Amino acid sequence: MLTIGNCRIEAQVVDITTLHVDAIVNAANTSLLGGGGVDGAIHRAAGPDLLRECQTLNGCPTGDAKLTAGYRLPAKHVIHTVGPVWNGGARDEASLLASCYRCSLECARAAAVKSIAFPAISCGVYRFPPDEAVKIAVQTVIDALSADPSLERVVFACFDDAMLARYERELSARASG
Ligand code: AR6
Repeated sequence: MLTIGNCRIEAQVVDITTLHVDAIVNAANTSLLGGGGVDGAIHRAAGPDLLRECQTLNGCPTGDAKLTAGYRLPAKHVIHTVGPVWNGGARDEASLLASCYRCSLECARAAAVKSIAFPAISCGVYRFPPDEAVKIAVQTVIDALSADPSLERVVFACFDDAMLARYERELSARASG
């Protein structure tokens, strides 16, 4: 756990679809029409109205984010972002991933979101090396918080203990540094 201004940042092993937060972030693809992984889990839990709204959005470029309602989810909103596919690191993957976190937080601010949960964007099917992805996630969120004092809680939702350990390491390095 780390506190920056008014905001508590924490990591948990949890299914992101169960979280009672204002917004959860979806690791989507450019079509925004669903898929596997966390995307599939979010669409299953939200129900078919989520897909109907996504069909009106005309997709989303890599590194950007778009907001929908949460429908049957406990979260009020879903922020759909599209992470980069890892291709060795020379195709702007790191800056595109950072852009996902920044754009998601901009969407959150526009919707007056006070609590938000992120999955480990690009760390599944898109194969981004998780140690580097987690560093980018934590640093980008911390940097963005100084511009957004209204956010009160950020949760990094992890699928397993190995991913949790990465976030804990990054958060505690910044708490002590
Ligand atoms: N709660 C939290 N984390 C989860 C959950 C869950 N319910 N389910 C999976 N994860 P991925 P990507 C973790 O593959 O790499 C989809 O088909 C998972 O263990 O979901 O950005 C989209 O449509 C991993 O750590 O997303 C795209 O086509 C992390 O979430 C593509 O996959 C992200 O894994 C996006 O790939």
